[in-house]
Amino acid sequence: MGILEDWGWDARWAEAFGADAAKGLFPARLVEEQRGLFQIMSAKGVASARTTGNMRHKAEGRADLPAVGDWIAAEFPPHEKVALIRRILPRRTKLSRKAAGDVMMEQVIAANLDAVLVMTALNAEFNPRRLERFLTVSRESGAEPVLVLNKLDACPDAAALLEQARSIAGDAAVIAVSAKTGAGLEALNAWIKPGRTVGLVGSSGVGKSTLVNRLAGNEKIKTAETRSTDERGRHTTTHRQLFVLPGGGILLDTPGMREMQFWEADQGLAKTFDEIEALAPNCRFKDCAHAAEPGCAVKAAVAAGTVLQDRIDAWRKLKREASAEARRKDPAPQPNEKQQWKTANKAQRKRIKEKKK
Ligand SMILES: Nc1nc2c(ncn2[C@@H]2O[C@H](COP(=O)(O)OP(=O)(O)OP(=O)(O)O)[C@@H](O)[C@H]2O)c(=O)[nH]1
Ligand SMILES: [Mg+2]
Ligand SMILES: [Zn+2]
Repeated sequence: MGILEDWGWDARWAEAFGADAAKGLFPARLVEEQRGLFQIMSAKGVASARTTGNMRHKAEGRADLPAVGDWIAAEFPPHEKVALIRRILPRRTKLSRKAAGDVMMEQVIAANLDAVLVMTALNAEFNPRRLERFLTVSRESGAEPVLVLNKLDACPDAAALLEQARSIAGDAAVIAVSAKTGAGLEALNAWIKPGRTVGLVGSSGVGKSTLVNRLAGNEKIKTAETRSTDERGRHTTTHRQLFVLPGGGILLDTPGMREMQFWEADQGLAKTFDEIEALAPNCRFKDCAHAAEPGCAVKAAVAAGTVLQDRIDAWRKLKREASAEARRKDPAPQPNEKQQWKTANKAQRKRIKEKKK
């Protein structure tokens, strides 16, 4: 197997790359991003890369620019060591959230993930409502979600939390592990396979980088103790990076995310709350909010004890959030949003210029 295959290249990507080879371009994967500066991996090895002015000019938002995990067509301009990214091959999956702040803009956290490990720790960090949000975003991406409960070694009674996790996981597998001792990690082999890309997401301090180090068999990535008072992490990882494991398989480490606001969520919500969505057609009213309406099948299920009230409350809250975001997206971006994007774009160009010096 060549380098590109180690990083996930296959016949379908070769087909998508297609005629770009005739234009003197080469295929590469974006393996690292730090504040708009990219590292790519190609058959020639690792190189720094930047976007072309044309790509930045045409981009209507950040989502049109490369993200970690993207396959791209690139070239080295004469006498330059920094590669130029000419084209992004169509993404198979896309893990997105709404960019932080007031701007209504999509931020692609990672592209072309096959699976997303939604990670939490079996301690005060464990929060079903947060997990539902992460599961929704992961499902919306098109990748397969897996719920990973870490720090099994430090949890005297994991059974109750495992049970709770299973009750909200739907069709996602729930796996308890210890990145520290290695307990339970073999169960992840069903997803971590040669050529497959698996992303890790979750709050700071749950042990994402520790898990990557453990599976890679080294201590390449820095990790740090959580605060003993509340188990919160210290935002140790600050950028996204792909790693190839010695036994094959590609892992994406990400910084702990404080915010995971929805960009698109309809499909993700339908799958995450499938027990509610499945009952909804039986409600008397088509637009039933499963609150005080008569003839509500979901409320009847709560009364019968087959659906938890907590789940309805969570579903309603996330639904409301998703439709509020959808309303803000439509109509077209406000002039001031466009201006903010331009300013951000300019700052990035400046950073790239500085890097080139
Ligand atoms: N007891 C125990 N501690 C763990 C385990 N996994 C990670 N830790 C510890 O948890 C702390 C945080 O781990 P990190 O790997 O830095 O967490 P992270 O999710 O990468 O955090 P950010 O990079 O800030 O998002 C470190 O002190 C780890 O040693 C585990 O399975 N058991
Ligand atoms: Mg980390
Ligand atoms: Zn109803």
